[in-house]
Parts: sequence; C-alpha cells; structure tokens
Amino acid sequence: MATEGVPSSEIITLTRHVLHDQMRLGAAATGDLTLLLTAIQVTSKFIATNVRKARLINLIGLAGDTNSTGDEQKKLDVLSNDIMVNSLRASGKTAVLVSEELEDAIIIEEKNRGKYCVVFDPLDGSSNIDAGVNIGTIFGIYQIRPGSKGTIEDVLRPGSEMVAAGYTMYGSSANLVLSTGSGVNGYTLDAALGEFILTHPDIQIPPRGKIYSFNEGNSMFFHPPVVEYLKSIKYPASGKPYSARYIGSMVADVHRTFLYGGIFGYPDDKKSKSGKLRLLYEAFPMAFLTEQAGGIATTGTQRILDIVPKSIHERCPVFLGSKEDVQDLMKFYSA
Ligand code: AHM
Ligand code: MG
Repeated sequence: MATEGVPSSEIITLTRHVLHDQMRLGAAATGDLTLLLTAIQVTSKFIATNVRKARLINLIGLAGDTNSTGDEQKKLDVLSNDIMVNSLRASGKTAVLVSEELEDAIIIEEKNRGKYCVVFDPLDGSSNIDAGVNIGTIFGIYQIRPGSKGTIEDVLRPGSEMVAAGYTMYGSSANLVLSTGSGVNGYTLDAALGEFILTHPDIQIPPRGKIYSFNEGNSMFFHPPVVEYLKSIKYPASGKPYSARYIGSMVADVHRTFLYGGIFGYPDDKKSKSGKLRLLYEAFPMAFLTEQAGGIATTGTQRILDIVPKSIHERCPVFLGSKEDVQDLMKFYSA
C-alpha cells in the first residue's frame, strides 16, 4: 500500500507480470515467450535511448534510401530496424522476422532458431521524428505452425492467430502496451531503474468517446460512408460535436484512443485503394490490442483480425476504438 510522499516498495515489472501470467498456463508455458518479450523490452529501451538523444548525435534526417513500400528511410528507422533484427535473432526464440523496413522476410538460420515469428514496424510515425513528436514501435507475435521450421506461410495467417501483440510509444516517457491474449496492460519505463513498470493494468477502452482521429486532409478522396459518418459526429442533432485529434503517429493516436475512447481511422479512399496502414505489423497488432481492451477494429465491412494476408507488406483500411463509436461508423457501411 503506497503512503503519500513515500515511494511504493511494491513495483511490478513487465517481466514479473508476464512470468506470472505464463505461470498460470502451467506446463503449457515453456518460458520462451517471456524470454522473447524480454528481448523486445531491451530493444524498446535501446530505441528509446536513441530517440531521446537523436538531435545530439546526428540521427535526425534521411538515410538516403527508400524502404519496401517506397517511403524515404530516416536514420532512426534504419538504426531501430537493425536493433530489432539483431536482438530478436540473438534471442534464439524466433524463426521468421518481418519488418516494415525490409522487403523480404528474414528466415532465421537453424542454430539460432526458435518457435516464434515477429512482425514489426521498428519506428512508426517517421514523419514526426524531426519535430520530436511521439513515435513508436509496433509488434505482433505468431507461433510457427506445428511441424514448420519457419517459412513465410507462418506469418501469412489471420491476426486472430497471433499469440501476443504490443507497441512501445516514445514520448515524454516510453510506454509499452502489451497483450498476451488475456487483456491489455501498460508499462512505463523507469529510466533510473531501467525497467518497464506496470502503470496501466487492465486497459479497457471506454465504450464511447468524444474524439475522432482521421487525416481529414484526405476528405476529397473519402468514400461516402466515411464522409457521412464524419458529418454525423461534426453536426450531431445533440449540438455536441466530437473533438478532432490527429497526431499522424499511429501509436500515439491509438494510445490516446485506448485511454480516452473515441475512434481512430485510416480509410481506403479514391486515391489509396487499400488505405495506407500495413496489415501485418500495423493493423493486426493494433486490432489485437483493441479487441483485448474491449473495443472493435474493422475495415468498415470486415473484422480486421479475420483477414488472411496474401503478402507481407499489404495494406488495409483501419477503423478502431470505442465499441459504440465504431458500431456507429459500421452502420454507414451497411446502409
Ligand atoms: P510510416 O510507417 O511510414 O511511419 O507511416 C505510418 C503512419 C502512421 O503512424 C500514421 O497513422 C499514418 O502514417 C499517418 O499518415 P498520414 O500522414 O497520411 O496522415
Ligand atoms: Mg509504419
């Protein structure tokens, strides 16, 4: 029990929390997922350190190349990708890695091979890096299929088959939000201790919010259901319109949606036929967390976690957040 003015002596670290969670599974848990998540924690701490000192050590700006989907790569993108690939490979717990920054999947060589596949965007929200605005790492974890040695087929599976997903947001503090399939918990990095501490146990998205988060600059391309939905929350009969909040960093916009409620959307439109966000390492992990926190994640017409990916870098429309808000939007699609 914390006493005012006296620091709590009862801290729950992410590792302790996940171990406890896994122990509940009894013999089914080998400890491998805990070790993999420890490796991911280390990468988050390492990336957080680099994000913090980026300006001072000349990490801001372009690396001079483009990534698998044609975006310009920033130095921090490249560094974060290297940090993740090296650490995940060295963990000995992975078989397949898919990164937004790499055109092809990495199939881990036999001597380092484990049973998990990690799909990730090492540093999402790159357009915000130079301005010091929140950015983040997004990841999803599959277990290889029985009998598989690790092939691309192990990750071309619906998001509902993921065993864990999460993100780390690099802002005024580093926040790691994680689900291993039984709810969502948030941890904050205590820089002095070097540990992620449980600060947001059992995150539940409020059933309804008052905020919408869309890039409305694309309105002229939006399809009618989105245009009509946005009109309904901006000109409601109640006379109480929703507030707009859009950072342009998925991790930050989704994090706020989890805590405050409301709806985040990146639709497909007349220009971007499948939207912008990537299915495997952006939409799936965020949809997994959304559902675990009691919200809904849809393309407008289909549950995101049911989509079967055809290729590792494909895109999909995303709407997620408070149950009632997303249901309101879906009514415009079914009308
Ligand atoms: P990135 O992977 O190149 O960083 O792009 C993904 C980001 C998301 O974080 C964010 O939701 C979206 O792009 C913002 O796009 P836009 O600038 O078109 O609004
Ligand atoms: Mg991204």
